[in-house]
Amino acid sequence: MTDVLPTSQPATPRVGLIMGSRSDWATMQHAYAVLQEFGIPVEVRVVSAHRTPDLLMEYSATAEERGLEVIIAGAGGAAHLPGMCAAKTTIPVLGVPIESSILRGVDSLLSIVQMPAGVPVGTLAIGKAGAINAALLAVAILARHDPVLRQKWHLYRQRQTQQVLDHPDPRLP
Ligand code: RP5
Repeated sequence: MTDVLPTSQPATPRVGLIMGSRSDWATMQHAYAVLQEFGIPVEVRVVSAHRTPDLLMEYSATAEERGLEVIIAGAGGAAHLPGMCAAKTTIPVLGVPIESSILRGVDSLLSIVQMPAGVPVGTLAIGKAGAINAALLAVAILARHDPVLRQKWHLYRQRQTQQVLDHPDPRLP
């Protein structure tokens, strides 16, 4: 008999957090932080629609069989990542428009939001708010069939409401 203790296996990722470039991490880290806060196993990868198109196809086509339930995809400029990802998978894809330097992310937003009927991408706001809300939307989706997560999600929303009610005067801390 071996006296080696069983090693804990890393949990299978439930959410894929992908982005077109390492430079998108400054925004997408906010989505990661929310997923961490809720204890959701997440897989983080740079996958570019233009620079690594074969990787994107492979990643998206195998997402469901690898256990992913939601993909959050952030991209900027000619932001084809979320749409092309959605074209190769049937799990929900949430798109985060990165705030680009020249057009302030309006280019990213329009690239992501204008999908043809039949291939949906849930498009969030430009930048940090979009990244946070993409993660919260992923939480809400997963919570539908996860009672523990549903409880955390309800508590999160209640705490947020209470914080506003507890500080009604903006002149006071
Ligand atoms: C997009 O091009 C990426 O999503 C990124 O937002 C943008 C710029 O990429 P880098 O030139 O910073 O790598 O594909």
